[in-house]
Amino acid sequence: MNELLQQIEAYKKEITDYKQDDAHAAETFRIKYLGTKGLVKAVMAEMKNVPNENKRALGQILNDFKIFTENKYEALKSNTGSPLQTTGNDMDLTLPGDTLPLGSRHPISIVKNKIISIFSRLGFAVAEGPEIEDDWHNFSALNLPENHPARDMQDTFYVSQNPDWMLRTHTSSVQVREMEKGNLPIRIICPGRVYRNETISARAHCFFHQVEGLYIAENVSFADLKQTLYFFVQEMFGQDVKVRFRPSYFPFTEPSAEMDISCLICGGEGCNICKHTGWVEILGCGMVYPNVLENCKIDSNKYSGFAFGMGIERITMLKYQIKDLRLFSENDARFLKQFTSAV
Ligand code: 2NL
Repeated sequence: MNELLQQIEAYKKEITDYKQDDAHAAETFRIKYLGTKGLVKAVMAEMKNVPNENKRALGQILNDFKIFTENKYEALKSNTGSPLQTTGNDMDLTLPGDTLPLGSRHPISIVKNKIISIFSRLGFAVAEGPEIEDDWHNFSALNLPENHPARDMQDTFYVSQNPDWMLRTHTSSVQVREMEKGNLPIRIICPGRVYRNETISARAHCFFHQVEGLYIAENVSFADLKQTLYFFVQEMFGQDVKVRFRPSYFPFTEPSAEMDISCLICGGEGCNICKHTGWVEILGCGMVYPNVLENCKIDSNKYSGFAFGMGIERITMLKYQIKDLRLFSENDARFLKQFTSAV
């Protein structure tokens, strides 16, 4: 009895897997399973060897098996002649598919895209360039003197094959390339990965992401710079955010400034994040130094412009209150999953 049941199960599997290889498949199937010398008849014949008390239960099973086989035959028959349908029509193709596990954008990408979208509303286009740069585009054109510490072997990753090549230390190099093209006015932002030879800690890494911006036209003033960056932080952090500019120094801008925003955590009251000052620094900026314009063959008597640079990691840490820079590059799913709905 058990043997017979196992046999029926094996046949059922065989029937389910039966493939429609050619136009005669249905007929071949009928002869093999449903014909007078077919398997269904042979199994039915076993009935006589089964003890009386089991006959009723087995009768039901055999009947189901017969209907199962006939259904397959009907399915094969209705498919015959249609080479596109390779299996029986027992598969419901209208059922929804298996859901695929969805990933999420990296927080750096989320914030980068947000920055791009804010500046695009002010007419800034995105420009990109190589991550391996030459001395001219990364340093010389930007007025960085020969003895500037950034040029030191200790601070910059040089390419051993050629002392003129290095991993870019900022995306200003992309802006130099755009200025050299000579299509004025220029209104661009340059997002991208940059490299510095730093000891890795919660606050520093050997690579990070930057967005630099550049606007060059006739009569661009420091007032344009302030209003542009004020608009940016209001869109990024909310309408209530306050800004302040502190004088600073960069070799490629004059005057130069650092921009702070009122602390998002304590609203200016003073807390750990703002080191009890009520302000946090978010970017550096200034008016493009005339020498830099001339280096890129732009007439500094006719044109002026402003530039700024910010670290995307820094903005992201402030926006999402992330305390350790290393989280961005560790690929820990527990960290990344928290940004699933942030788009
Ligand atoms: C910072 C400061 C800054 C610039 C970047 C720039 C680019 C060109 C010409 C002049 Cl092509 N300036 N970029 C200017 C001022 C500051 O970045 O702290 N970045 C993270």
